Amino acid sequence: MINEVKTTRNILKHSFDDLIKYTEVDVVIAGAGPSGMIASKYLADNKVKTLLIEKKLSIGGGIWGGGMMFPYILVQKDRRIYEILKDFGIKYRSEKDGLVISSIETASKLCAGAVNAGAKIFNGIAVEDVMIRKNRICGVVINWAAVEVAGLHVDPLTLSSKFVVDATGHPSEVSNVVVRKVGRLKTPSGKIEGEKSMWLEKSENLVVKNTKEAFPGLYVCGMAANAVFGAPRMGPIFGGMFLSGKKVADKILNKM
Ligand code: 48H
Repeated sequence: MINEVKTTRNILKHSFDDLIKYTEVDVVIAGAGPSGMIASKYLADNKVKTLLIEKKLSIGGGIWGGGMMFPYILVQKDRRIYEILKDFGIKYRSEKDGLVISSIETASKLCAGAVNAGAKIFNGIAVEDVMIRKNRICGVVINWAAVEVAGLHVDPLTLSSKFVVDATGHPSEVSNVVVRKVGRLKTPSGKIEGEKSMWLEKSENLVVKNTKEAFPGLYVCGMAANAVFGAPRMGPIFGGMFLSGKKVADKILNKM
């Protein structure tokens, strides 16, 4: 007969099994927004041991909010985007200007796609620092997000990975730590170039172009790529995020 203590024991056993199993992985992706979840699926599809770390309890990042909380987002009519929508089973309505998709369906199905492919998601955990050896990022330093919120002085734990992806969106948190503590990024100034004001026509292409290695072992994708390499924002159009997530996965797969 099930009781409270048995419930507790089962939860703890599986949680600790997971934590131990994922202390060494191929790829850590910080941030479960659209670009991070898409990257996770395509890496895990290729048998890459992929851990997605999200500091909030909910996955999805900026998708849930749609455009100013209206629950739809747009993506472009592009062959590669149709393929991604198909891979995740996301339904769309075709308008003259693009494909309209539900923000709620998209957030849920991107998560389902990543998990079904075999990616692991740790939520409520923040990446607060990196591990570095021989001038290469080789892991992340993590702590409960609640510890950060409460301002408690609690030492973190560390996971090793062959590659780290900064998919933390606008604040590009991992790259910021690297600039502060480790050294020059592969940007013109060596620092974070900074996100620029809205210019959709430019930024949707730039976010894909800026998806690349920013420091040995550290890749940037999604809004973090535009923040790090200095490009405009684009509002609630997500084709660039989709293609950026796919591109970072392809780049890492090539390296592996
Ligand atoms: C763990 C962290 C940490 C941390 C943050 O912002 P996101 O949705 O990311 P993207 O880049 O995939 O998508 C961007 C898109 O949502 C967006 O904002 C657009 C298109 N904006 C255009 C505009 O004009 O405004 O998700 C990032 C995720 C979030 O869930 C954060 O909670 C999480 O990363 N996160 N997770 N450790 N240190 N920092």
